[in-house]
Amino acid sequence: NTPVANQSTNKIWKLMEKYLPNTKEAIQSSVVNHVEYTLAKTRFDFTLLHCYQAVSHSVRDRLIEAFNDTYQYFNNKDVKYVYYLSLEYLIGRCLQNALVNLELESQYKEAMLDMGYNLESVYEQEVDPALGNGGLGRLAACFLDSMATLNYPAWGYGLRYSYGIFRQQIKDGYQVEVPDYWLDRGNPWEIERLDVNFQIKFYGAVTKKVQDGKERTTWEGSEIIVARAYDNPAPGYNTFNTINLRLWRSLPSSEFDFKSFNQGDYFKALESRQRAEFITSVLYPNDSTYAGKELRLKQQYLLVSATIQDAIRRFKKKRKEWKEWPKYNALQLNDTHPALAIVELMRILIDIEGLEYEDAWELVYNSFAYTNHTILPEALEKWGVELLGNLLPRHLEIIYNINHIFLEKISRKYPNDWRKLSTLSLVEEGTHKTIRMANLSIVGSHAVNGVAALHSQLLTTTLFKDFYELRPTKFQNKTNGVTPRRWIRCANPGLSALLNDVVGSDDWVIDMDILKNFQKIADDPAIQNRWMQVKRQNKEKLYWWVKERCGVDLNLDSLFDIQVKRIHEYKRQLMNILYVIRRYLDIKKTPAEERRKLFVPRSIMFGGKAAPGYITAKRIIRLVNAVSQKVNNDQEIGDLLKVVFLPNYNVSNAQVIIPASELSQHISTAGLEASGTSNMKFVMNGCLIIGTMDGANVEIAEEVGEENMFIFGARVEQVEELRNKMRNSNYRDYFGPRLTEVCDAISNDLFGYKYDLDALLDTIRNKNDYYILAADFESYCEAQQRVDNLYKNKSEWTKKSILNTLRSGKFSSDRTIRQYAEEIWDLEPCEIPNPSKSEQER
Ligand code: CR6
Repeated sequence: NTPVANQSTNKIWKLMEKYLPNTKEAIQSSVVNHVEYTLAKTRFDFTLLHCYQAVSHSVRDRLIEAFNDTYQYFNNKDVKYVYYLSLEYLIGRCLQNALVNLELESQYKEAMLDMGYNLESVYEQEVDPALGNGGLGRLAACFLDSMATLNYPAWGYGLRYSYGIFRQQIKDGYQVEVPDYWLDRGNPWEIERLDVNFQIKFYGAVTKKVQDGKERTTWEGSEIIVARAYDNPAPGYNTFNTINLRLWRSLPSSEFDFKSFNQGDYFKALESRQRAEFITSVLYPNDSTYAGKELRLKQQYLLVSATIQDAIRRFKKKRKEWKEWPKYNALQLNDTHPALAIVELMRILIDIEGLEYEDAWELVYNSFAYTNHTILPEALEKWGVELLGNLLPRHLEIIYNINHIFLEKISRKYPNDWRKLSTLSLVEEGTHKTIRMANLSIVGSHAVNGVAALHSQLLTTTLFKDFYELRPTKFQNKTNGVTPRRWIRCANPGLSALLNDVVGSDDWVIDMDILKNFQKIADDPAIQNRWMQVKRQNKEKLYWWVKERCGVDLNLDSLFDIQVKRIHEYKRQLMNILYVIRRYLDIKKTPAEERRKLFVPRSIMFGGKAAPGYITAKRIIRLVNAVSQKVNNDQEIGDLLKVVFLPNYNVSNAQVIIPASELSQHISTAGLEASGTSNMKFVMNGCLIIGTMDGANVEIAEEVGEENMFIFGARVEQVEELRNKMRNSNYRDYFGPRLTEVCDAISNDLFGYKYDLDALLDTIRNKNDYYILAADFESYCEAQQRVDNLYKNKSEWTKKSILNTLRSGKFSSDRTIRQYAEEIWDLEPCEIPNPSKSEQER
């Protein structure tokens, strides 16, 4: 007997009415239930890993309640959504973050301790999902946290790669890449949506026919695959709102290669199915460089097409009119990687929904916005016309159309200005014709933003100058930010407790600006002492981390000096390590009895991955390890100087490294680091920055005061002049005696690996010093001297450290997201009633 639909749903609804209780007993029984019924484990074959899995499932149950209620509520209120499109998300470990945001950490801690488990070691069992390269991917994850916390109706969309960024091992001082199959122990956090699948087409042909006097275009793809949704709840802090990060996985479609199948070629048919799964198999491991591979374009289109189809389905459920699209939808492009979304929405509106071109364009233009993350030319995406036209023939046609109409406008405005036409065009002519994805993104968006004030200004005066002149109001700045939930509250419990005491509540976790009101504590000796104790405990944690992984014994009284970020010439890790050699040589030259008076003991740490094909970056790692070997084993030096390469820098390691750092290096060539975001995390954790006036450093200096940082080096305006000067001289002239001595030591084989290291030095010799390392070296050494001087005065150092934290409020991603919502998305918060705050039932 089939039950009457209404009765059955009423009954189900009644049964679902109650939220899970969060008493110690309830938590314990939910964990134990998962041990037995989800994992099918007994007490005889139960390990710490199973404990992590059971706890995670129990927390996930609670997340799901919030998650389902949130979208139900949004749906009832018929809100506008923002769709955040990104090829990368570096979300990091989920368990602690979920417990902290659900405000259940202490309850779980107690419940688990009572069962004989330490929650901290349970956290350590989780793999770190690393579906991104660096700052851009981590930014997307911080944004999700802020969007949830600020109650914005939002969706994150991305790809569920089976292999994240490679795991970095160091063998004989060289980087070795190991595949990161992060799903091998399952993923308790994701919800596989067996019923959310979209068809994605590739290749094929475009046909035109006239219907009712109107030309109709259709595109038949010749390869059809399926994108399936995997949902990852992202809970807000101090709110019940929990939003979704929806990641797509590619799968074969049910209409797989029937031809081969019917011809009896069973294995060939299966092979084509496996090719479909391959699309979301691996993340491209390049940070700020463009790959240009067909598989990458397939990934981009898959994300774009599945997401647009999903958004349209949601919109249509409300039976709205198309002209209302921008009123209900904002789409944010995280760099140009998902820029095809502009074209995909045009295609669907015109070819499938039957809108007129101009009407479709208006909807697209008013809903899209684009964030640029770099001005480095090697990062700018340009797809070959042949490749694009073969894979997505209809999209290429639409791009040509957009360009045609756009250029017509331009030539009306600037008659006969060929230079303008050719720089603004979406098409780059030449023997190898390409489509400029940045130009497409700008033309198709109503707002374009850079990620720090200086970067946004450089966009309008250099890279996008002509676009800016065309429509200045389109260009905005949105200085990046990071979430204080993960980067202070989770990563630095000692500092969190101290801040709670200072403020008298934990309000700072959602309102970092209030820390400014407590600046007078910076001079208080009692606070300074506690501050130093917290730092000391964090240093101890890193000490053990380093001892275990690198076998080096650090001096806990030494200055912890850290540079962790992707290895790139523009970030100038090379300058840092050359200075380390300089310091080493200087110590050696100083009489033994005077060394401790002149030099502050330092532990200098490097960390970061090099793209597998980036040879110079790999040589920098080689040099760091060569120096480390020499210096750390030099008996004369002892603990006055230690050099360590921290392997496999990722989000979870950053959570240990950053809170332990005292000095943090952000020393890029002025103009080349768009923003940087780890600089913000370090400042929040009371580290002093040694850095150039680049990216967000400029704004950090404005907030915390230049006197509380170590600023050095050429300013943006001087860089080009310095390069020109170099062009007319021999490197012996522009190197200066200190740098010359360092390079000679390397060339004379002081550290071995002569071939690799000489090749590395050639990147700055022979007029090649594009990143003006030599020009900045002296001023860098001076800044380092100021660091030593200050560190000798513990109280002054600590005071500055405190001020760095208290003045870092601007760099909370909550501020950033509010600005996006108000100035680009036109989005209102929508907070769902919190059942734990009222005696609410569902
Ligand atoms: N590599 C910038 O280089 C910025 C982040 C996030 C980067 C970095 O300065 O903080 O984006 N750019 O905006 C790209 O990824 C293209 C990065 O992470």
